[in-house]
Amino acid sequence: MPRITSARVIVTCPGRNFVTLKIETDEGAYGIGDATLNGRELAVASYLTDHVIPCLIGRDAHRIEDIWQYLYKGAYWRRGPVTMSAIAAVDMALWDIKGKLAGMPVYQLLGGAAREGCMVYGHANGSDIAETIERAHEYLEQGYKAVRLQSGVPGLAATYGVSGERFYYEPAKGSLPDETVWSTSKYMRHVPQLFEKGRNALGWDVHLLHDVHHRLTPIEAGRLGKDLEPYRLFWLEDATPAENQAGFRLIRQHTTTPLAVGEIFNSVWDAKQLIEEQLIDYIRATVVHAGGITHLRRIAGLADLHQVRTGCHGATDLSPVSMAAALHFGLSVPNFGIQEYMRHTAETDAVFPHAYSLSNGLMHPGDKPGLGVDIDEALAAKHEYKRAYLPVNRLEDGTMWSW
Ligand code: CS2
Ligand code: MG
Repeated sequence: MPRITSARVIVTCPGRNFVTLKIETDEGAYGIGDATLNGRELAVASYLTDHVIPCLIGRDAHRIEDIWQYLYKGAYWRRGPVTMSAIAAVDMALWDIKGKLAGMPVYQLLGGAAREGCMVYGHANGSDIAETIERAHEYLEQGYKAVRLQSGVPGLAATYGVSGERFYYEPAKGSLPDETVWSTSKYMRHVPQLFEKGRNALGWDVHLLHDVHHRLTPIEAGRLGKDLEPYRLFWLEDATPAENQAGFRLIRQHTTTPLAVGEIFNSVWDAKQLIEEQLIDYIRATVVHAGGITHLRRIAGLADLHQVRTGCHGATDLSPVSMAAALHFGLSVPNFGIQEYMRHTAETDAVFPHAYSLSNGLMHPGDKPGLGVDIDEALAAKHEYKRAYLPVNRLEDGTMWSW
């Protein structure tokens, strides 16, 4: 059996920070896992280096579930984004090793392909509605079947999801958090116009999505969902902060617009009520922040019992290692819904060569043994870590709000 002989954390910043765990075995096979937690990267790097790695040495790399349970139960202090991102990185790396030793892509170890490819959605964003729709057309020309629309809001200097870049979006900047100002009323008046014009320009054959990014109260989310019903969104995401899972009952009472939530969840417990009461339609939990492939399969299994589908997070701050693992998971899981795909820059892709590919709006992880992604350590070493924070958000009167 393959014994773990060493493991190390590689922190690199090819335009943005990524944290990668590399686990080596005495059979020559090594595996890698993403451990990136945007804005808190070094906390996970330390959790792995100072607390987890010493416990891994000498263990049987094939015992993925046992190691997962050891790291989850053995920490005593359970759950949370730092802990679960660290466990996720170990989990991804061990699946990578298992696939390499078996000579099979990980999706084959997960039960094989349940579809030809994973439908993905791109991010069309613009300073105004016209520019956003222009971007969306570019995604349609590239064969995407689903596009997220986010536009600037008149009267607000900045808002979530709108960047100066055409295809990339990097919100983490600066050595201290930027501060943005938010107005729910300005936003609520604007979004229905975005989707009315979006539908008229883009037609009905494309799936349209929108991310509220945790900024409404439940009743406001119910109102927005109702206002958007004529435009048949694929989903309305993070409509309200989800610590209070019961709050989604209020949204459900007022609208049939499908709801997606969970990119900041880190375990099944964050979503249990939402799923069991069918308060959502898509669960956004992802491989890197929700405990890896092993735990994400548990979440998807519970979701499948309640007709909830997957819609995993896939922003640029999740590395290509996460993207690869998410595609192996997405290709094999029965209740796949959609996969977010915010493309990485060429600089990032050079550090993380990968086998996954996009064709006609569907992505496939490729058939290389393991996860089919690697890290070029020499190149990674050239990009030094640079502290960066996600913005913070305040109401116009200065009240702290969700960003
Ligand atoms: C967003 C993310 O992709 C999304 O749906 O919510 O871009 C999110 O803002 C970032 O991942 C935060 O690091
Ligand atoms: Mg989101």
